[in-house]
Amino acid sequence: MKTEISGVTIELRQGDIAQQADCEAVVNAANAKLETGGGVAGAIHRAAGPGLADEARPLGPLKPGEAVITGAHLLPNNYVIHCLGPVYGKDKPAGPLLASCYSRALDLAEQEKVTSIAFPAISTGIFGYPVEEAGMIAFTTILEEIPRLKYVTRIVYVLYSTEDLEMHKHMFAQLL
Ligand code: AR6
Repeated sequence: MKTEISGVTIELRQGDIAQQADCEAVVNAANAKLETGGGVAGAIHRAAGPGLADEARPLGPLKPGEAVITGAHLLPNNYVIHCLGPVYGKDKPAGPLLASCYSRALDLAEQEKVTSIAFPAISTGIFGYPVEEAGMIAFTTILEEIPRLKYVTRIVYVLYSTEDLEMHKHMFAQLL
């Protein structure tokens, strides 16, 4: 599913965040220490090789809502933007902390003149954020940020399962 809003294409697709070769930057649902882990972080670090953690680790520890940028090492991208989402029920207020991940990631992308960026559904796996609630926050934040983007012209939102993709397509259509 693709939609263009004020010159920015937003695409929802099913896939693996570590295999988004048509995006200049990919976002990692990181841990505070910027080390490998499960889910998105595991897939990204496995594909990028150990050089990614070596570069990222000194930039941590991250607080919830924060983001940092590194090179992409062996991934087919130029940059990885590492965001620490909130742990649902622990890091509060969860909504603004999750929104901060998306806006800070876009800030870093703009800073590096990145034109295309792929996001996973931050915090909705191991960190337990309800998927639909998190999706609404992600989409609302992205739509709010669009007017200030100068370089980013393509935003891809990558869902791991077809069920999550269908749910997000429906939610996104409601917001337009
Ligand atoms: N590509 C795209 N989406 C994925 C992939 C993948 N390869 N794998 C899982 N997802 P999670 P979090 C989906 O747990 O909740 C890590 O261990 C998954 O279905 O990766 O922010 C870190 O080290 C879910 O919807 O991120 C942290 O400790 C979403 O991506 C912690 O987990 C996010 O799941 C971060 O937890």
